[in-house]
Amino acid sequence: MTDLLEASPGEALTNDQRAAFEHDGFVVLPGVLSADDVAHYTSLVDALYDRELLAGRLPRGGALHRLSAVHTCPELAPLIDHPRLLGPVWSILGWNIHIYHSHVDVHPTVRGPKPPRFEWHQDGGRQNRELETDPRPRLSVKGVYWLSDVSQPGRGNFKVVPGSHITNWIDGPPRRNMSWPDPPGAIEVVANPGDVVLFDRRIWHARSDNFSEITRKAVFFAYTYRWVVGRDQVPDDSTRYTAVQRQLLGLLDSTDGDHAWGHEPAQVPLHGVLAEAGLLDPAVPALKP
Ligand SMILES: O=C(O)CCC(=O)C(=O)O
Repeated sequence: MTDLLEASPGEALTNDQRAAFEHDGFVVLPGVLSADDVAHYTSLVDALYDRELLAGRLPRGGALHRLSAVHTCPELAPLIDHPRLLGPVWSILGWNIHIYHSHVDVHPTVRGPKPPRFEWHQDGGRQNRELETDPRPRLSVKGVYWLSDVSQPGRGNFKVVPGSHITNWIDGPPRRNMSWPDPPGAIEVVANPGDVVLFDRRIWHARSDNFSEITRKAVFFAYTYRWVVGRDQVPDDSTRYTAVQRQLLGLLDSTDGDHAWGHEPAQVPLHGVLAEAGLLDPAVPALKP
């Protein structure tokens, strides 16, 4: 774990950010990426789009929603432990985390009518059927890196109902493929290129259609506990990633259940980074050996 020394834990959410996150179910982290970073990651996403087009996996002008972001495009790896996102994430979930789900999205302008589809949901699939509490537990958070400008509504913005993360159920249609109004209180979250929107998986949310002339581009990473099974494909070449990245990508050498349950914190890179920086939360101690 020599590369731990190079890892930066970032900073926890401030008290105000944390209060907003707990109250609204999401928070906008402004200016996480510089303009140069945005240009760099946009070029990677554009190249992926072109590759998919060339391979015939996408119609010209079609929308891309590609799962397993780093498996698909390893050059996106610095985004997963970017200190400006990692700090807020560990301040909510702690150190025993990984990325269980991620995607790269490109949504060109929607031209003409689209068949109706009710897209509102909470993340986690059957977590929303099989967990019995009200509200259900948070379990995961997701960060969206915005590469395109969604500083105005109508550009394929992320839609949420603020505060709905503590509501297990919203009114919806009997089938998804029918017209149904947005839930009361729904808003389109606005963000500039380089901003990250961090949200609680339980918030009721949906993608909106992009009726603007700006192609919508974003990369999503969902963080959860390592004892929740990953949905992403694990990248092939573990040698190109740092220790913390390997943890987040499910590439640690020892991936047995005990390890994922957190019985061996000394072997979990983010634990080491936080311990070194004096940032471990004493309220959530290690398991007894
Ligand atoms: O693309 C969006 O704005 C929404 C994405 C979404 O529904 C999700 O990440 O679960």
